Amino acid sequence: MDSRFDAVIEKVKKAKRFLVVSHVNPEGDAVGSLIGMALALKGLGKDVTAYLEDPVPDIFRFLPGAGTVTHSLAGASGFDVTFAVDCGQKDRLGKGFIALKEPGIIINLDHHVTNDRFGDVNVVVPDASSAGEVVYDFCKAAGAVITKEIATNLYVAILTDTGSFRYSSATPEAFIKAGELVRLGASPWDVSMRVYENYPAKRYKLLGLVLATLEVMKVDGAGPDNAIAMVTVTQEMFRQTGADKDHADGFVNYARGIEGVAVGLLFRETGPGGYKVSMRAKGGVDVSAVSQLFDGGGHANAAGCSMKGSLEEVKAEIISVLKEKIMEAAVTGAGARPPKAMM
Ligand SMILES: [Mn+2]
Repeated sequence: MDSRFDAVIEKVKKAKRFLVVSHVNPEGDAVGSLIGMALALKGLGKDVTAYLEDPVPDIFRFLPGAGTVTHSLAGASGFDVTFAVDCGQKDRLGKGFIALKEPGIIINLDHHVTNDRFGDVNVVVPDASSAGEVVYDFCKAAGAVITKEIATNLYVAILTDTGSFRYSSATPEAFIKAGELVRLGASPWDVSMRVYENYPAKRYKLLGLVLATLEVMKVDGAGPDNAIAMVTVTQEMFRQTGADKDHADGFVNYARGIEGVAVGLLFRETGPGGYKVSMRAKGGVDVSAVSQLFDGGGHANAAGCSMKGSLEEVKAEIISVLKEKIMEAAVTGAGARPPKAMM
């Protein structure tokens, strides 16, 4: 028996009215674990409201139950229990939830190592690839039936948070649970088509313009496999294509994905004299150490920061720091670490 959920199950048994919430700017794990949890509780005969402050991203609207997610808690009250999934800090659940008077007992199910345990009950599993895995374990422990609909949501949570089973978070456990979810009805092909091959044409028009800006820069003295690659997205490109910033998600990976490149950079113009810089490393250089110098954040292999200045100035600043880090890593021979989760 999985005793990690004993306190959770005891609360669930006594309660009727449930709220399930996840973080602002939701991605696949937030949406999938939220809906999966909500459907599981409904299956246990509970009254459930699923809430996200922000809209469900277009690519996840196909998820069974996505249409039941509400985006306002105005007038809502009297919850016995709130489940927060995939969220490390309470304020990331959004203003609407913070303003809610009666969330009931807050149960925090998550996998972020930085989770501050804001719940009344906390099950935080840093070894889990995704909150989806934690919800899966809850379902098993609570005896909730994992229907095809739940399986599809939890499969998407695991798939997206492991970068399609490519990051170091793609553990044997993640594969075993994903396999079980496929057995229960999740369709890898259907999900893959919906999530990864369902983009509007304007995204590809934008990508064409962005890839035309590609520069690859060798770092003198750092040896092979230590080049920097960079691409740029401008406001003019958004105007020209009708695409928006969300359509540029993931473009930085094209820069990282080049042979001999250690770090890929994407410079996105946010307004006059402002840029968002996204950095992706293959494992030899800790790009979060670079982003932190500019008040940004992230992980060793995926980080970002906002900067002021012209494109030339911003590039020059980032590249000079990055070159130092690449030289340090080349000297100390910091081994290649496979990318961990991006989020
Ligand atoms: Mn997650």
